[in-house]
Amino acid sequence: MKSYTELDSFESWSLEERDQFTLNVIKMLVLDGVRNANSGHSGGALSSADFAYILFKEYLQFDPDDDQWFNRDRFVLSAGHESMLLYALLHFIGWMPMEEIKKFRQLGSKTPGHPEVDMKGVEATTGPLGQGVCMGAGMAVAEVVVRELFKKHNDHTEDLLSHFTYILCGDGDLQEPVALGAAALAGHWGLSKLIMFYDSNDAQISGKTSRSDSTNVAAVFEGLNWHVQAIDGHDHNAIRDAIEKAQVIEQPSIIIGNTIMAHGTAAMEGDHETHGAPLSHEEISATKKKLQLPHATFYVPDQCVAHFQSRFEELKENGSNWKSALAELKKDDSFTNLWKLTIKDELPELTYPEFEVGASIATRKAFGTTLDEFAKQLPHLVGGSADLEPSNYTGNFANTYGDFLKDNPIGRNFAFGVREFPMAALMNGMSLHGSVIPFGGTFLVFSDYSRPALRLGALQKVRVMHEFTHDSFYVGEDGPTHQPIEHAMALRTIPNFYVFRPGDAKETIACFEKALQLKEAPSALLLTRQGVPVSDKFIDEIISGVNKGGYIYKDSEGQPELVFIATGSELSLAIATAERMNDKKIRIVSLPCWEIFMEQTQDYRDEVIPLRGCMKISMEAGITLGWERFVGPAGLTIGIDHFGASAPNKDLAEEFGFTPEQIEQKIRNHLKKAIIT
Ligand SMILES: Cc1ncc(C[n+]2csc(CCOP(=O)(O)OP(=O)(O)O)c2C)c(N)n1
Ligand SMILES: [Mg+2]
Repeated sequence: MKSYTELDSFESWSLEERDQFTLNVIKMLVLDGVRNANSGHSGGALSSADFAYILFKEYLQFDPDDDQWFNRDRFVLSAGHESMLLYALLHFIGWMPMEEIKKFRQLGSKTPGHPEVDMKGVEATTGPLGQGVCMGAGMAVAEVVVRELFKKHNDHTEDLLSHFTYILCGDGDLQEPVALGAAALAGHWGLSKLIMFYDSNDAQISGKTSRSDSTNVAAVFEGLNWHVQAIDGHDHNAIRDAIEKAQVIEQPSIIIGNTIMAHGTAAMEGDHETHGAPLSHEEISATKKKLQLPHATFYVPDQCVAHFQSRFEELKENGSNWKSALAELKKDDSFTNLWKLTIKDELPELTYPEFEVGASIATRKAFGTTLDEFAKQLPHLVGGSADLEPSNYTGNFANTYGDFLKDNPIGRNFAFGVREFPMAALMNGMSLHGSVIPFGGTFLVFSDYSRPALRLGALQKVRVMHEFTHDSFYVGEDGPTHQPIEHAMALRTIPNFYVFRPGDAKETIACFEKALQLKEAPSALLLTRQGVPVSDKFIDEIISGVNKGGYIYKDSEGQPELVFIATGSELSLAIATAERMNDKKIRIVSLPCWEIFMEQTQDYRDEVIPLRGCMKISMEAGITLGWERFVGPAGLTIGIDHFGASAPNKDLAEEFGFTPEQIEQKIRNHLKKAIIT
């Protein structure tokens, strides 16, 4: 092993010696960074370092001058706790200043513990293990979809949109079932440009992986239709061979790297205690000595950077050639229009479907009709259902555009199977790719299954549309397991997540469109199973109301005494109740989206829901907790704070007090005892 004292002759060292020395410098950067922060993860970063180094130095396609170059390979660090390894590599690329490395995990730094978004060179990493595997698969799907979409328009675009997606994952990622759900889909779809390195280091937080696992990962992935290779994860030539093979095999690939935890350290190799802690000063010193590096911290000699960047001229040239080819293609207007629509994300003015006033239409059905209409105008609107296609009304979309399959990559429908969580996490990856608008459907009650991905998507600021139908106890006969109660409110607690509960078919159009316009947040559309009457209002009026989150749907003459605030199916219930109470001045407010309403000015909100001088009554077929925000201490909240029951929905409405007669009675009783503030 070469020593730093011989650095003057670096150029004459063998390739292996230069690689080993540079890699050791990177490893020490990891150890110094974690030690300096007094927190972070060392062991796994060191066991994965050989693979990550070879990948970044020799294979990953990117433009050093443009981190956003669209055709770059995507790299997902599913083992997100190894972030210091990624930062060290980004430093070698030139995208991560040393000051930031020294501020690892500190407030305001560009080197947070688990970076998820908004960082140069970071596509996705996952704090929550397992989801990175899904996001990588999602990016790989989007890569195929967008290539096929352009190919349909112009045969010469194939090389323009063609890149690999690499994932680095650890034991924890593959122990999370969500990863296997996404892997099953990746295998089924034949995502041949997806390459995953599994750092099989037989160590995790609590000890050896073998304490909790005896899975034959190779057999599992073979069964999932992946190409499997098992290698010594510290052997650089084996890594090169495996990557090159994975690149040409027509299946997604897993490279199982048998590695040693904390590889290269003086006395801690194989020790799981290195997982999430800085190594002691003594161990770091001894390791530097062992690796023939100087005692100095954050040691990065220029020779190593130059060696790492030996491919950069070629990479820059690739980037600029690509841009010239793009400029050439942009001379074709239809290409440019498609480019603007998809990659540049310029939404056109949409035309809407029409619904018959007064007809009873379930909002889930209205969603399906709107989807069919919007899909014609947005070729990059893709998605599907977690095996609830008829219930989610995405069947027509599936028939029209076909299933996305290995042999039908032009298909825009994803038959996700009963995989809500993988579906949601995959969609986050699709959106992060920056080319498609994904949607996914299931029952609202199963949003709990996908919740971790909803939260991560909100944090990552991705535009993903979750279609949640069967949005209340009105589900009926399927019973309480299928009847959402706390779900709408639970979704509203996620920051940067928009929950829409449209009151009729026209509001469904408006909510769908608004969700498309929210480019930096996921959203959920909560839709009825049962029919609700179509409003007689003009669509423009509804759209302008929905765009403010809530609006006066029907006003009283003069100052209102009562203000009904309703969402979803309870909008028509509010109207029917008001019709029975002619002796009162009643205003009806439709509030399909709390989050957007709360973004309006205080003046607007007060104008719609007055602070004083009236009694406010909320109506939503879900828990009442949270509605105090709008009705105040003297108001009345109408909802359901217990589980539902199995019965026809009309009987349940009666049983749970959701008829106009019962609501009127509740309001009149409340008025007798309440003091209006
Ligand atoms: C969903 C989830 N559960 C738990 C954790 C906490 N956690 C972070 S790393 C880790 C152990 C992972 O082991 P492995 O992937 O083998 O990483 P290594 O120790 O090899 O670096 C755990 C439990 C997490 N980040 N995400
Ligand atoms: Mg491990």
